[in-house]
Amino acid sequence: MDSNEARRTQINDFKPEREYFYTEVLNGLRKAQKELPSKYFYDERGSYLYECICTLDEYYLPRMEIAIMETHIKEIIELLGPNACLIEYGCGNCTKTRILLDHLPDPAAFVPIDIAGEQLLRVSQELASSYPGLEISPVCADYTSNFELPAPKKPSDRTIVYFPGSTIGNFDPVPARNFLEHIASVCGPGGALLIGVDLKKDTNVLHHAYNDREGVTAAFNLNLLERINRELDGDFQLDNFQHYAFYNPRESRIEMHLVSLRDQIVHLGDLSIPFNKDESIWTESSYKYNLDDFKQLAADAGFQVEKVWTDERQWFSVQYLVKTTAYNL
Ligand code: AVI
Repeated sequence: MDSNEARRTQINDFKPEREYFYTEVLNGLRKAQKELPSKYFYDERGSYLYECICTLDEYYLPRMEIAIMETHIKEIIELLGPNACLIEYGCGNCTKTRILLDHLPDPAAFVPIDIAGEQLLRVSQELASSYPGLEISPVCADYTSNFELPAPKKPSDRTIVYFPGSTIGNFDPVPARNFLEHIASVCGPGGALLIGVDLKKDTNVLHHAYNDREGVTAAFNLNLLERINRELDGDFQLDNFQHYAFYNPRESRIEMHLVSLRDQIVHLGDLSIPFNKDESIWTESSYKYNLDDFKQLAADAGFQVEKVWTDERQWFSVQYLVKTTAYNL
């Protein structure tokens, strides 16, 4: 990497402090239904395990999303237009972003945002060498927190927010609306959102997607405890917890939990946290939508769904949303 590339991939660092991580973990484990925020899955190993999940047969989401993107890329690019500033929330390894960057005419800048700093730096450097003329301004942040977006040097005609992977499904309904509302303000007048949204389907398909045969999702879930042990001086015995994921049809969501296999006491530094046998830590929700529900959610947040692309079975959707006029005032 030359010095020019190094400059182009300098991270804007708003990574959550250890203290903040500690407070959120403690608050979660003190609730009657213990819980941990799913954003903390993504340390170096967690990001790697998520990449492995994305290659599993059972985990259909990325495969479907990529197929939809590739099938409709011409139409997508026509809607996004030239000279756009592309901002991606939760960019991960940017596989899908490359489909856009390979086709977008003369993008003004790319701002990838992710909580996993090492992966973000690596991916930004790779993108810098793949797209030499493109300004890349990576931001390491918990994107649900307050942080300042970098101002690209080259003026752009519009802001496009890209939010793939159905990560919107990891938000409960009210935070989902609030976050989309925030995205609408980031888009600004004339801006748009391109988003991947997983759809309701046969419960068995959903069940297997989060309970894969090889146990990769289980390892991904348990890695959160390993991370807490390492970074927050915890002593979770991983053998004493079990991955448990199921579809809750009333709430239209997959729930992921870690279930305590016995009565036990776990320590976080000097603090003791008691667990009863069969008590769980709720680590993630993954909401599944139908097209009308999502249209309503988008409308509540100030967006109008302008175009929806799906696969034949309507398992997954990629949607193009524009700000409604009332929010452009
Ligand atoms: C990142 N997110 C959309 C994934 C999902 O499907 O909710 C995270 C994941 N959890 C288990 N497998 C994948």
